[in-house]
Amino acid sequence: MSSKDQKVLTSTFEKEVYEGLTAFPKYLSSKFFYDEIGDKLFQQIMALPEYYLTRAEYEIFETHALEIVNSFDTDKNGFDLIELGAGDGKKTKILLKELIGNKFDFVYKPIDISENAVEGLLNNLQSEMPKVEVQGQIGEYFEVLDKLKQMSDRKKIIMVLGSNIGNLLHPRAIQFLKQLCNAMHTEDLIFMGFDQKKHPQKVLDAYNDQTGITAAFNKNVLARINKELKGNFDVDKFLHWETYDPESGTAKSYLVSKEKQTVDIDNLSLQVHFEAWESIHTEISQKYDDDIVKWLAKESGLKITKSFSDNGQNYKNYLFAK
Ligand code: AVI
Repeated sequence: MSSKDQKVLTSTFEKEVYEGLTAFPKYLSSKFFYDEIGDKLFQQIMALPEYYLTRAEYEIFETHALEIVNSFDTDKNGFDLIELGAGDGKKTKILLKELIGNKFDFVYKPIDISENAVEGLLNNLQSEMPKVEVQGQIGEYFEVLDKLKQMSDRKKIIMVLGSNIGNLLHPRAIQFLKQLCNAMHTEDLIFMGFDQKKHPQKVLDAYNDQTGITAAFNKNVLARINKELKGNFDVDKFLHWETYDPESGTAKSYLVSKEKQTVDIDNLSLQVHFEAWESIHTEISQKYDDDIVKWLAKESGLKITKSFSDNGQNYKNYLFAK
C-alpha cells in the first residue's frame, strides 16, 4: 500500500481505518459496523433463526424476571438502573415491567452514544410504560458513569446486555470491567450477559446465516468507508468468512479479498493493495464458560454473586459485586 500525499486525519474513523488498512495483517474495528444501515442490519440479525443470543437472553428475563429484580437487592432509598448501550430496550422492558409491578423505587438511565437511540427509547417508553421514570444519558460510557458516580448517592445497578462484552478481547474486557468497578460504590452491582461456549457449528451458523444478513453487516464497514471516506471498495469482491476456535471460545469475522485488487480511499489519500485471498479481520465475538467469567471478574476486582441461564445453557447473565 502507499499513501499518495500526507493528510491530517482528524476523526477516529479516519485514523483507525488508516491504521487498520496499513497494518499487516489488516483489520478494522467492529465498532464501525454501526451507522444507520448497520443498526438496521443488526436489528435484523437479532431476529434471525440462527442468531440464538437475543432469544436466549429474552428467555432468561421472561423465566426469571422476579428472581432477577429481587437479586438487585435494593434498599428503601431506591436505585438507578443504568443500561450501557441500551438499543431498542426490548429485553429491558421485561425487567422494567417486573420492577414497576413490584413497586420498586428506581430511575431507568439508558446510556448510548447515539442520540437517536436514546430519544427513540425515551419516546417509546413514555407511551408504552408511562410509570417508568426515565433519564436518558447521551455520551461515552465512562464519561457518563463518572458523572453519575459524582451526582448520585443512590445504589447503582449497571446493565450491559447482549453479550456486548464479547466484542472485546480479554485484556480489553478486563480494562472495561475495571473501569466499571472504579465507577461503582461498594453496594453497586453489575448485571451482564455472556454468550456461552456451545456446539461449534451452532456458533458458526449464528455468524454466517443463510440469508446473508450477517455478511451484509460485515461488509457494511466497507460501504461506510466508501460513503464517508470516499473509498471505492467493490463489496462483491470480498467474502464474509467466520471462524470459531472451541479452545479459546473466540469467533472471528473476516472479509476476504476474492482477487488481487487495489482500492482507493480518497479522504485518506490512501491506496490499499490486496493480494488474492488476503483478509481484513473485522470482529471477535467471544464465547465464555463459568471459569472464564470467574477469571475475568477476579482480574477486574469483582466477584460473581449470582447467575441466570436459559434452558438450553446457551447464554448466561451474571451479577457482579465489588
Ligand atoms: C453486538 N454483538 C454482541 C454482536 C455479536 O454477537 O458479536 C454483533 C454481531 N456480529 C455479527 N452478528 C452479531
